[in-house]
Amino acid sequence: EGVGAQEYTCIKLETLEWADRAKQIIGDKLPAGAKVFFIPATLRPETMYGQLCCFVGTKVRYGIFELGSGKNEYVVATGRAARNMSYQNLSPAWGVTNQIVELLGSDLIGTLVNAPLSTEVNGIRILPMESLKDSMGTAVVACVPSDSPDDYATILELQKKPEYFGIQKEWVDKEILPIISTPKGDLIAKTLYEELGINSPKDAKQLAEAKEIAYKLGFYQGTMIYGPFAGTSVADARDLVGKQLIDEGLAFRYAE
Ligand code: A2H
Repeated sequence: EGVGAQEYTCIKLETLEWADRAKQIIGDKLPAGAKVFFIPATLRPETMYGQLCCFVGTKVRYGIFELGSGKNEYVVATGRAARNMSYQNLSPAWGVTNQIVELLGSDLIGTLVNAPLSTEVNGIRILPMESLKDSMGTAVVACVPSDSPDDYATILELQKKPEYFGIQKEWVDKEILPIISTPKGDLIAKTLYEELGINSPKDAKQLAEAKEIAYKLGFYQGTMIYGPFAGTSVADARDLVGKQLIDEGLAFRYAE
């Protein structure tokens, strides 16, 4: 990693209800019947059953860009990601992006989206993640607190002081669903968070270590315990779930 290209799976989370600020900014700029998707970039599509919410960075600039599917579809992403996508046959024409509006992550907080495979069948909320990087992927992250220590740390922080982040308590007050069994239990992120004495998303060094251990134990030694691929190794389930999502039009590949 680091040198070569990283291939992500972008999951299509369709917007069901915009946050007020976003709704005002968008106004009537989208064509009638347009569908807009938040497109978190992930290396772990097999964890999508456990999506509890979806993260953006509050200070990150996003655009709503036309997707080249010919189906009146749009995506929320950074300009950087949209440009990369335009060279991967994902935009209306090669090297061309069509931006409808620009928004800040803070304008998007509270937006309700449908998350494919998630047990949260009534939708999940767009919520803030301070440690999110604007220069990676689409700058949108699917929050899976069972298996990602970074996601777990941010969810705990949001649960502790929702009013500070300007979000509603019920958006984050949810059970964390175990989906993968590892040699260190079924909620690897929580276990490592506690073992490494992590206190907040600001403990970057320990979180980086937790992320590495979680990846080794979860990805290479984990077994699915939830969903249609229960009993399958995580490495196999990653490909199976990724393919299933793409075949159903619920995801696409994106490299950078
Ligand atoms: B992964 P790599 Cl369950 N800023 O998806 C911060 N993190 C980002 C990001 C950004 N702009 N864009 C993507 N990511 C996260 C699931 C997951 C992920 C699990 C466990 C581990 C894990 C659910 N979140 O990644 O630097 C996304 O989170 C740990 C490797 O390209 C994406 O996959 O290696 C991962 O980082 C990509 O990280």
